Order: sequence, then structure tokens, then C-alpha cells
Amino acid sequence: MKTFKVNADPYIWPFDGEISPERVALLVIDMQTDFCGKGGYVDAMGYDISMTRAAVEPIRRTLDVVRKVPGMRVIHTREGHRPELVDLPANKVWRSKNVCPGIGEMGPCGRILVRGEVGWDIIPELVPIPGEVIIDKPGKGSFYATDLEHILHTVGITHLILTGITTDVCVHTTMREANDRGFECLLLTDCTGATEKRHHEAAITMVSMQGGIFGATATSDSLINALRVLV
Ligand code: C5J
Repeated sequence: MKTFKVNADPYIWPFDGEISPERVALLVIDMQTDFCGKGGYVDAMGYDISMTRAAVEPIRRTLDVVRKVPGMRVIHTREGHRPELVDLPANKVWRSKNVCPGIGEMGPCGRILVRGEVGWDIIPELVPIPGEVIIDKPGKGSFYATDLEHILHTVGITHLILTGITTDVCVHTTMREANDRGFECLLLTDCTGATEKRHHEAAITMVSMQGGIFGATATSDSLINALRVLV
């Protein structure tokens, strides 16, 4: 059985030596038009989408390699709400309406963060391929109100490699949820992005404090180099 390990910070990942790819999933979090596309939610709020788009090419290169590794899984997530908005908490509507446009309202790419709308879907560059799991989540964390944990346990995944957007919100929330559940996590720093550079950097720094409180961080090149022995 072939295994791998990654040069990471603050320790060589994973903590338990080498890992077999069958026990690892690459998580691609919320690479949706609403978070990184023209006319999407983040664009409509007035943020510079080059910050979140910076993750697109590194994720694409990482996917190219991971998809060739026998046994290693890819799982995508999408943040969004049912068209009836029955899963959209009142405080989330209130907050989003204050910065405009509100979640559930019409924008250039359809209703903001509503399932089935153009803006809610994954961007064409990173579209999932057959066999890859897609998790639809109503919140920031990928575990909250989804069957992600059940799926990971069922297929024997114990280690997660996290990519996607945004570093400080959905990626960090997911990493914290995963770490609390005992999943060993690695965050790929160039495969994430946030609406503000200082928040992106702070979120990365936070992972490795206290000896790796939420796991470890590495670049996509470090992972790709480590995977070369497997492809
Ligand atoms: C946000 C996310 N930022 N995917 N969602 O609202 O990080």
C-alpha cells in the first residue's frame, strides 16, 4: 500500500506518519460564482474578486494531480439555501441586507446564494467530475446540517486536505468543525482566498498556533510533490 506525507507547517503532515490516499479527501469549499465570479454575491457587495479568484488556478492544478491518485477522493461543497428560504436564519438575512444585496434577493446571476441559481453553482473551471461528491450546506461549516460526516465515516476517510473560499469564513469554520471531530486536517494556503488579505493571512497563521491547533498548512506545490510517488 503506497503512502505519502507532506512538508507542512508546523509539522510534517499528517501527525500520524504517512497516510494512504484511500483515507484522504480533498475538500473544495464553495468555489461558486457567488463567491468568486463576476456579478456574484461577493462582487455585488463591492469586494475585489481577484482575492477569492486567486485560489482558482492553484486548485485546478491540485485537482489535476489528485484526480490521478488511485483511491483519493474529491468532495465539493456549495453554500446556499432552498428557494423557499426556509433554511435561511433571520440574522443571516438581516446581516446580508445591511451590506446589500441580501441573500435570497435577485442579483445579476440570479437569486443570491439560492440553490439552482447560476450564481450559486460551482464555477466552470472547477466543475466536479463524475464520482466526486457534492455537499450542499446552508451554513458556513461543511458539517453543519449536512451528511458530510456520515459520508466520511462510511467511506473510511480520516484525513482532510482543505481548499476553497473563503479562508476566514467557510474554510476556517469547516477546518475547526473537522478538527473537533478528530479529522486530521491540512490547509493548502495558495488554494484559499478571502475578501481581505489581512484576514486570509491571519486565518492561515491561526491554524499553526499552539503546535497546530486546527492542523497544518502547506502550499499546493508541497502536496503535489508529495503525491508524485503515487501517480
Ligand atoms: C461566506 C464562504 N464568506 N464560503 N461564505 O459567506 O466563506
